[in-house]
Amino acid sequence: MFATIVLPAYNEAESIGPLLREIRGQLGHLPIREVVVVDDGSTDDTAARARVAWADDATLRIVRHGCRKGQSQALLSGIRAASQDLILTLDADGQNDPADFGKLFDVYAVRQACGPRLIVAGQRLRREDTLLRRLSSRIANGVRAGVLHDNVRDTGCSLKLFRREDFLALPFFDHIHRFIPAMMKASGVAVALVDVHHRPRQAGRSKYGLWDRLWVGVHDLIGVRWLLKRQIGPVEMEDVP
Ligand SMILES: Nc1nc2c(ncn2[C@@H]2O[C@H](COP(=O)(O)OP(=O)(O)O)[C@@H](O)[C@H]2O)c(=O)[nH]1
Ligand SMILES: [Mg+2]
Repeated sequence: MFATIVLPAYNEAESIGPLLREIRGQLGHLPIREVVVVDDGSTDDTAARARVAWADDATLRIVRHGCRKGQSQALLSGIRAASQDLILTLDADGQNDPADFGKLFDVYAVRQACGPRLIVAGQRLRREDTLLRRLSSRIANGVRAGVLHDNVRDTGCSLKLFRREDFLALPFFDHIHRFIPAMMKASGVAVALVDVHHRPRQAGRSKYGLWDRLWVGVHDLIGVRWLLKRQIGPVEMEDVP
């Protein structure tokens, strides 16, 4: 199985080029066949910078929303556009480190022996963000883990490797990107966790404030809890002769 990298990006003109160059450096030795950048209606030249950063070949595909639809919708659009069976996601701002890709593929290869339905999710070992961001994220993660019992320390880490069809089978809602391991687990997908690096943002600005992280997170949590209780889990069906 080969992977498509999906990069949701909103106003990441300064970060996308250097990140794509780093990603290119990983392609030679990993089973990655395609990169899809989803420009979520950026008002800067994110898409143009992405195009310039990549040599003129078909491995990079850039799709664009007419206006901003949010990180979750951008993720979904990119996954729909992807041509490969595996999806590798990361942030477009360069805070996730492409040097960690190999680790995710290694764990995937080992754990896959127990079944194909698997997600490998990164957990940031040391977050390189402001104190306020780290604190709000810790509270949000603590409340989420307490309510959902998903055993995930850091659901906000975008570095993840999973099967395209497993994601597309989930009920979709805005902000699902913060709940992917919990949603996958409830639908019968095994969750493997891997510690990964985190780097400071070198350029551009964070798109989320305290409000998005805490209050919106709590609001979503109520909905996700309900959704998980209504999940039926994996269904086996066979023809009766
Ligand atoms: N497509 C899309 N991506 C977004 C949006 N908001 C944030 N992102 C992307 O999601 C990633 C994480 O956002 P960021 O602002 O760095 O969040 P932080 O790292 O938690 O401060 C980055 O790649 C952003 O470009 C959005 O509205 N649409
Ligand atoms: Mg970031």
